Amino acid sequence: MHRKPLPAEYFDEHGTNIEMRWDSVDPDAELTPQSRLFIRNHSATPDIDVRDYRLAIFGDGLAQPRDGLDDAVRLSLDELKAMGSVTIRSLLECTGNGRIFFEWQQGQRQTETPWKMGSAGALDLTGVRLADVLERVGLDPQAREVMATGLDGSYVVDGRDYGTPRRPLPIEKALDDAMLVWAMNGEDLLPDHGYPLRLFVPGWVGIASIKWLGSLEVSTRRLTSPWNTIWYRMSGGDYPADTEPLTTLPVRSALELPWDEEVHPEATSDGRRLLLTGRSWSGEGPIARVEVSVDRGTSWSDADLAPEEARQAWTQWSWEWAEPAAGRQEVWVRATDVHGRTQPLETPLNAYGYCFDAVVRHPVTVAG
Ligand SMILES: Nc1nc2c(c(=O)[nH]1)N[C@H]1C(S)=C(S)[C@@H](COP(=O)(O)O)O[C@H]1N2
Ligand SMILES: [Mo]
Repeated sequence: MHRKPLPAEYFDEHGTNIEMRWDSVDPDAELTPQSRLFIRNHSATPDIDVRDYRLAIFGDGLAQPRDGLDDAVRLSLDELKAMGSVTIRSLLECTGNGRIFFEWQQGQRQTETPWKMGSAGALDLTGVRLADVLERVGLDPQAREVMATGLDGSYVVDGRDYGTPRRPLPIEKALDDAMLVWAMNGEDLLPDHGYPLRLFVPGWVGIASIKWLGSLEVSTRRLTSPWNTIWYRMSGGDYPADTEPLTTLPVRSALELPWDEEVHPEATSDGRRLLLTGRSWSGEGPIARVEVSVDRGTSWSDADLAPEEARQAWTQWSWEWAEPAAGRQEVWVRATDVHGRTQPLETPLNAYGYCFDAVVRHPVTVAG
């Protein structure tokens, strides 16, 4: 099902989906090593031999329309690499990150993967701009959408086969900053993370970044798949029936602490101190402010943020808790991005538990 080792001190397992443990994160490292990155698999990690690998590109949105897979342009990894190479620092995050807090904080039962905050990572991603590849292949000016399809198996739920994970990307985003990625943090992709090639869509919900990319259909029509009509759009709760597919990730934060365990303040000449570290992020741009509350939201104080040049993916921060009282307490963290989007105290419910962005009430027991 998975290929990389998944030691219990680094990961919590939820079936095919594997969550990074925040208490295992190295506070000195901005990036998430691939060996520590969460895995979100609809089925199993496939075995792909790069020598046989070809990306198929077809559709009526090409300058010279191509009917289907049989008629597709086929590009090897070496051919793609020859089309250019850029590296960006960005975030990969599952739309359902934090889902379990709908249940734990808001009493709303969830049935999908019960992520805490560990389905996120910061990475250096290397690949070719999708715009450069499409320009090379030749694009029709009427092109409207690009359907990315994986090479993993069918997704089957309750006996119903939904086919291979695939999701259409609007041409504007495809031509803006989407990339075809073959390396993360300077290393080839690991099998679990899409080897040999994945799509990467900066700032967007993780499902947009299709792994083990098999084909791209470029269409002059609007395309659909269950991953933009049933899942990964808001439904249920107070949402209307006609919401658009989800795009940008919300604002979220995590503490580099174990969940609901004992923490030990340091005895200093200034009294007892507990240094809290963590990270905050947003799909829309850098974080501008992080506040911490240890009195359940009555008062907030500003955390110290990493310098601005170190806020391309997530923003690392620290805050010193002076004289923490012994006993069970909660640490609340609220981040605001450069566009003024901030974390609310509650997230309106939606059917699949997407985009939980409310302030997480992180329990700790301060040692006496
Ligand atoms: N082919 C394929 N692509 C996929 C998925 C998948 O199951 N199959 N899962 C998606 C989801 S929901 C997420 S959050 C990210 C997770 O990427 P990762 O497993 O490399 O962390 O991959 C996306 N791309
Ligand atoms: Mo996801």
